[in-house]
Amino acid sequence: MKGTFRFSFGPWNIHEGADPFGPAVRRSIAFNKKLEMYKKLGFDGVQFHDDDAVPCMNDLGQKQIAAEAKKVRKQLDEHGLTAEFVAPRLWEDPRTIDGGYTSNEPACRKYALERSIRAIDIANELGTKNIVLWLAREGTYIREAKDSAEAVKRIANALQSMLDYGQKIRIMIESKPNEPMDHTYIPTIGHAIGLGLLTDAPERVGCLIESAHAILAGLDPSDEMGYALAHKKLWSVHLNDQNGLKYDQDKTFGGVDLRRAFNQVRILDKHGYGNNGEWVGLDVKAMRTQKAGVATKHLSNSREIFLRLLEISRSLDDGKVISLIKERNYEGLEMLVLKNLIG
Ligand code: XLS
Ligand code: MG
Repeated sequence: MKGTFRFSFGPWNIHEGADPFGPAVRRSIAFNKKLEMYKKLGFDGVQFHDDDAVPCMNDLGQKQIAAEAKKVRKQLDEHGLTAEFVAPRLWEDPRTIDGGYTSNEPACRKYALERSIRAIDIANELGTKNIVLWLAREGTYIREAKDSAEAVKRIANALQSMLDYGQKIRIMIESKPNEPMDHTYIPTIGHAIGLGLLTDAPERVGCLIESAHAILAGLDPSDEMGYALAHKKLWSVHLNDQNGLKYDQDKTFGGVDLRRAFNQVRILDKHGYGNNGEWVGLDVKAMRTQKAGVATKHLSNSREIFLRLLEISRSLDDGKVISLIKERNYEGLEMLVLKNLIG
């Protein structure tokens, strides 16, 4: 079964180039201007943090938030774009210093849940049933700070409250093993899928796999995808690349390891990814060195690499692959793949 591929990214992927060591180096681009760029770059889907859609939402009431989100829906419609998901941003507010759902302070946990519920309202207005949870600060800097069993139950309870509130939504957990935390509670996709089982609606809990996050966990992203596909839980991806175990780099897809990228494309295509409406999200960052006019190339290049690798995967001689596997001639198989990648 072949996949069907359409592409999405979030407005944060067109950015000013600030990093922890230096300020912005490019001018900000207004949200509506960014929307104008999507189609030109070959993208049809927009991923949102809740406050990408409704900035300053903490200062607004429920009705105002919904009204603001409705305006964004109109903008999307005008540009012929679709909202893929909404993700509550639970890592910037002072109340999330010690985590969101796992904070040791009850008032802060309450804030995290309320904010997540508002993100569901925004998703309803934008016309998507998908909520992504990147559990950024749900972990610890030192193990003694939290009880890990209690923390996992707290995350599951938050999920349950969200599922109860939004009867039509489904939640995609985006696992990541570290950064900003030393260790997180949901480091891999196995953890994410297991978490869903602690709710009474596991059929509405799936996952989003980010290549770099799997690599940071010491895993191969295509195998992580295979695991989620086997569970029918791969509902979105954040493709990018990562050069070793360091900070999350969000490099252009295939920019570090073309073969690793090839295997991600191949597993998605072999299992009909996208045939149920799943998007190919590209969570990539432009290098700080890029001048304004070419600071969107990381997006179009990542998409182009995906499509080129798709062609290569589909053009591999299946008969040859099968017979090499049958003969257990994996040296031969490796050479076949490498030759095709070299072209
Ligand atoms: C961070 C993530 C984040 C999510 C959405 O590493 O990529 O942007 O994808 O909350
Ligand atoms: Mg991501």
